[in-house]
Amino acid sequence: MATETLLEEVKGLMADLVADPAPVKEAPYHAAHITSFGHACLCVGFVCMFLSSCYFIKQAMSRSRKDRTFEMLTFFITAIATLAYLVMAAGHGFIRNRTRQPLYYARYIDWLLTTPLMIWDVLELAGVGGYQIFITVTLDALMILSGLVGGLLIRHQVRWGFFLFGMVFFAYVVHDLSVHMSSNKFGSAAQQVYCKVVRLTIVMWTFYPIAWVLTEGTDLLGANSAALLYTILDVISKCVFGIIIVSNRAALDAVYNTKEGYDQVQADGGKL
Ligand code: RET
Repeated sequence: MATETLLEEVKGLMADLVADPAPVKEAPYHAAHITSFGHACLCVGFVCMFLSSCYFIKQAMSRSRKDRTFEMLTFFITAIATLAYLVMAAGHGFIRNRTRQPLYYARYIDWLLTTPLMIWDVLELAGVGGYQIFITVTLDALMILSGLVGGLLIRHQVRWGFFLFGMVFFAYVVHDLSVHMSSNKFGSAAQQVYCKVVRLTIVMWTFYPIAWVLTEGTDLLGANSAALLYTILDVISKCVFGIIIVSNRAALDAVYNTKEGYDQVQADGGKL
């Protein structure tokens, strides 16, 4: 009798297993995505980056091939951002991480590629050597990667560890940019532009970790506010930054001419 009951129970269990599996419960998340307002912000970001790119490439083409380093660098910066904004405005380039906002990894890919170019662009104005540029650019890349990993680990407190590492790298970048403010290698016009751009960069870049804390960090702001905030920051940091550099022809000419002078001296020296 006991064996029969046992058999019945096993049969019942087998039948349960074959029947429909229990529905997998979706982990709850605050369904969140940008609305038409957030979408409009991303579209505005795309238009600003696109128009700035057109201006920068036009300026680059108006110069001789060897004298367009700044114009081309500045063009690449906004051209990459144009693509990133297009991807985001088209509704891609994000993952859901169960917070009030999607995590736009497209933003981080953009920053990872463009902030090193921005640092290169600006340090070139002060005549900083290749090795120092490489160090500052690498610290900058580590800063962005820390923010991305922290954003991905949103449900874990260790994200604040990554944020702190990001802040340390940021402090080094700020330090490396500010030490060259007194450098007058290419004359006062270039120095003035350098100081102006570095001040703008330091002030604007300081808002990014604040925005990160309010969005990815603590989830205080929603998806639309994040889109608005980052669009304003990106447009000022990239477009205004680029316009200041590219429109200061006198400063750029001083850099190009001084470099040509060095090349000439080296070439003459080689002949002797
Ligand atoms: C993160 C979080 C980790 C700590 C710090 C950050 C700083 C990011 C910065 C981004 C700058 C982006 C720019 C984009 C232009 O389009 C990664 C947010 C310090 C400074 C200039």
